[in-house]
Amino acid sequence: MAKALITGITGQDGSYLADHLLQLGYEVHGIVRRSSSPNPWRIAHLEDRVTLWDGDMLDMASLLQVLDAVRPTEIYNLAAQSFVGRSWREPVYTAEVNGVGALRLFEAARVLVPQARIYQASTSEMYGNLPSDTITARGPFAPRSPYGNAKLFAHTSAVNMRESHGQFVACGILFNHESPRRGEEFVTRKVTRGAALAKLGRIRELPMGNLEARRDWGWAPDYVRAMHLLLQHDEPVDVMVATGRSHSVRELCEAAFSHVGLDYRDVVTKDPRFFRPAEVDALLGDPTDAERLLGWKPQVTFEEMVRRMVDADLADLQG
Ligand code: NAP
Ligand code: F7E
Repeated sequence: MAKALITGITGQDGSYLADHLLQLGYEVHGIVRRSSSPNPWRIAHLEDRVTLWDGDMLDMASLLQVLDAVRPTEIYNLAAQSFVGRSWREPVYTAEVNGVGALRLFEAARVLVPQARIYQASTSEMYGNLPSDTITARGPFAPRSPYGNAKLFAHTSAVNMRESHGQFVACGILFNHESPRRGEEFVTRKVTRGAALAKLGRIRELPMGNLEARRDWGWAPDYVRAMHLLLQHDEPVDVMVATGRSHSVRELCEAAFSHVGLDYRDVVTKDPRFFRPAEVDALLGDPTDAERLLGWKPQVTFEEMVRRMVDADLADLQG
């Protein structure tokens, strides 16, 4: 039986990936770091179906112990300090977890399970402000945040492991993807929850940052399918995963608030606290290779994604 180990299983993608792999018949294991009050809400429904192990991307011995005990055939490295905004406040920590942490995992796997196939969660943030018609899965890269820098280190480390040691390490360069399981500090969830709160009369104002930033937003459950497909490919390759359409944060606000019959301009305000020291103004991906190499296509549109997220937030707040 195929055996998967997921780092970051308590996160948005980790939880959907666990759902997906279980459905495909995998034995699923996950690494969970210790915190004073565990917060397993995204995987509570999987309690009896996955095996959880203590471990931390900062701690080599814990990674070695888990790999030795589980002996996975596939490893999905999703653990990260994933909030770009926070990476300016904690750049060294972000580099340790997202950058060196990934290398720690690759090294531990090289020693203990060299045949395991590894998925590395790379990101469109590695492109920074490069024009969309110049970017490919091989670069160029020009990250503008400590988060993007750390992820680029992990990405190039993955390529090195492949080229130097023949390890099967494949990188999915994923553009933004969202869901009701998205953390509330990210812009989509902040806006959909804000729209639901405003509809219920619980807030009158939603302070926001740069409304003109544009992103290529997709549906997270679609994107975890691509992660799995990437590890089934004959050779380890790096592939962009995106919808090929972008929208502004303003359009996101418009869509979410109009879904509950409100005008975002009555609620959304600009607040300097939510602007970034260096913005990535626009990101737009090219899903051609994901379709050509993996047979992957996104199934949920931006409009549908926003509707589903607002409805989920409304149901949650009323429940
Ligand atoms: P997320 O919801 O923030 O989940 C991050 C996961 O990493 C959580 O399970 C978290 O555990 C875990 N983690 C954080 N620090 C850790 C450490 N030191 N040791 C072990 N685990 C640690 O992120 P996501 O949206 O699911 O994203 C998954 C991955 O894809 C991340 O690597 C992210 O950078 C990357 N990515 C995301 C997107 C996107 O749009 N979502 C796009 C491209 C790439 P706790 O529950 O304990 O915090
Ligand atoms: O910001 C702008 C903000 O925090 C999106 C992570 O999953 O995707 C994510 O990173 C845009 C930025 O995501 C607010 O300035 C405006 O331009 O939702 P976000 P992100 O930074 O794109 C990439 C691909 C990852 O890899 C990351 O892990 O929205 N924006 N006003 C705002 N953003 C936030 N958070 N809050 C605001 O009030």
